[in-house]
Amino acid sequence: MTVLRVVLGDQLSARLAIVAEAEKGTDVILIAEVMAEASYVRHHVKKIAFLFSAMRHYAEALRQAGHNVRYVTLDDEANSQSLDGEILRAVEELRPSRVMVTEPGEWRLRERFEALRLALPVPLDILPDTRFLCAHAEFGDWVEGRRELRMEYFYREMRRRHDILMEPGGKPAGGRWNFDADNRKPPKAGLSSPRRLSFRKDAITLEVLDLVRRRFPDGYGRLEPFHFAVTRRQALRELDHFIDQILPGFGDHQDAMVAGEPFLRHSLLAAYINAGLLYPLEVCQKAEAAFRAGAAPLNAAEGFIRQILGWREYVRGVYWRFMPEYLERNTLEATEPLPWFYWSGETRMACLREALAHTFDHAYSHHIQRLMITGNFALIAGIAPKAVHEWYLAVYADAYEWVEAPNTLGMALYADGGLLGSKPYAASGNYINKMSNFCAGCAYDPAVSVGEGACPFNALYWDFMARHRDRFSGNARMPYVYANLDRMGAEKQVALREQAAAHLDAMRAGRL
Ligand code: FAD
Ligand code: DLZ
Ligand code: SF4
Repeated sequence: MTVLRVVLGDQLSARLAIVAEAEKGTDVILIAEVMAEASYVRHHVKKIAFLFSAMRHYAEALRQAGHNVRYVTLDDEANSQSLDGEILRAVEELRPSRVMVTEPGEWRLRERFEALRLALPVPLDILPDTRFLCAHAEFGDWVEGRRELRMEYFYREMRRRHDILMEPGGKPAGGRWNFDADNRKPPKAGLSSPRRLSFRKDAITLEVLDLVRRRFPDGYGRLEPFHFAVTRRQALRELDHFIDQILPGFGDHQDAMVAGEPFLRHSLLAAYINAGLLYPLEVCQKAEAAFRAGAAPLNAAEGFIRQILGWREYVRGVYWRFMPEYLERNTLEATEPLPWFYWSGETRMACLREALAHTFDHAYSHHIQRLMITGNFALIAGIAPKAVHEWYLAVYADAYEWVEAPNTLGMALYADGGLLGSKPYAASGNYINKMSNFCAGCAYDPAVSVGEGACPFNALYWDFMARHRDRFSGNARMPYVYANLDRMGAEKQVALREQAAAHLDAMRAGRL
């Protein structure tokens, strides 16, 4: 009897049981482009094009391998435009004995599938997503009995469990678990991105680009040029290019930001790993192999592996453990609407303009721009977490709620009350000036806090600290902040708070 096997747009992996165990002659694999998924936030048009093209190429590869594939395009007149609608329609037409789906990456879809179970005339099996290296139950065991969740300890367990960068006797390679201290260098003059790959657009991709232009005329972002890898083979080329050419310099300038350089030494692999074109374990193993072969230093390999084996698995664990209430968290009671410039890019602040331009053009900006520019501004200006979350979920090609929400609500906004990070990632213009060359091209001056040309990050930073003194003054990771604030004296403090209020007024009026 036919089994209907559903593959979602971010599950394009042949090794998942849903596909690996399919009976080629009898089972049907359903893949559907639907408006419900393409519009539940205002996705970047490059993200939609990337996924649709990757989905179509994946379907083609399955057909070539002998599978029966039911592929529903967005333009198909019979398309019900939702995933549950397409499953129901396929069940009515194909009369399968059961339906199988790999667990989705977002809570809202998991709920829809649970509801669908009741509506279907046949059983619906939800299979675990085995691409992840830490199962839900394993994360649950790790959380159990801990007063504090810290990524660093989780990461060590993951290193041991998966035998990555380990020496005999359970010791970490190089004698240390973490080489981050070697990885925080400011940009040196002339720091630029090595050559990046650009993939030829075939007929499938050209058709998808045309579809996206027609169906999302008001979509956010620049559609072309379009350089994305859209097949596993291309994604593997991108991975190999990164490992050979870029990984050796990954650690050194991981936190640096340079005008006109959106990529620097970052891997650009998140969109591919998250959509299923690459497996996280193979990515870590290739980075380790480069280190073992002497082709990449340990600080680079370890720093890169920590992001995937550590942070990526950790945020997924946090998401599923604390959803659905996690999305409602707003510990700092931030209520400002998202400034329009997050969408338009129109602001006089050069650092934000730069990060927002990268976002608009490439559906990408690297971690430190997400955290210390767009995230930091939203944190210190008190923007409502839900609005910030919806923005991040929309604008990046790698964005899915399981990874985006903990990064935004937890790491960037401290909205989860310190579950994910032990201190808020708030910073003034001084930090941005140290770690980037943005300030040189700015209407504001990072050295000025009050008055003509004052950098908004300065007064907003101190205002943030003053507003939340009760919460943060006892934080052991912020020893000097309140001592410095008090040393300024009452007059300066009042001036800073008035300046912060003026910045917020300018922000609300679209003049910042
Ligand atoms: P690299 O810098 O090359 O890092 C290597 C890999 O490590 C990435 O490909 C990714 O798989 C993983 N990684 C690195 N940092 C993290 C992290 N903090 N959490 C999870 N995985 C990580 N990442 C997403 O994949 N999707 C998101 O929607 C997303 N939203 C974010 C929102 C905010 C506010 C912040 C601060 C971070 C967010 N991140 C997100 C994490 C990180 O910024 C991106 O993974 C990274 O910038 C992707 O670019 P890259 O592939 O070049 O990463
Ligand atoms: C992000 C996305 C988009 C834009 N479109 C589709 C789609 O048409 N069909 C589909 O199956 N998946 C799509 N996705 C990915 C889903 O939104 C994703 O599977 C869920 O958010 C769970 O992670
Ligand atoms: Fe950003 Fe302030 Fe520097 Fe301008 S001066 S780029 S606003 S940090």
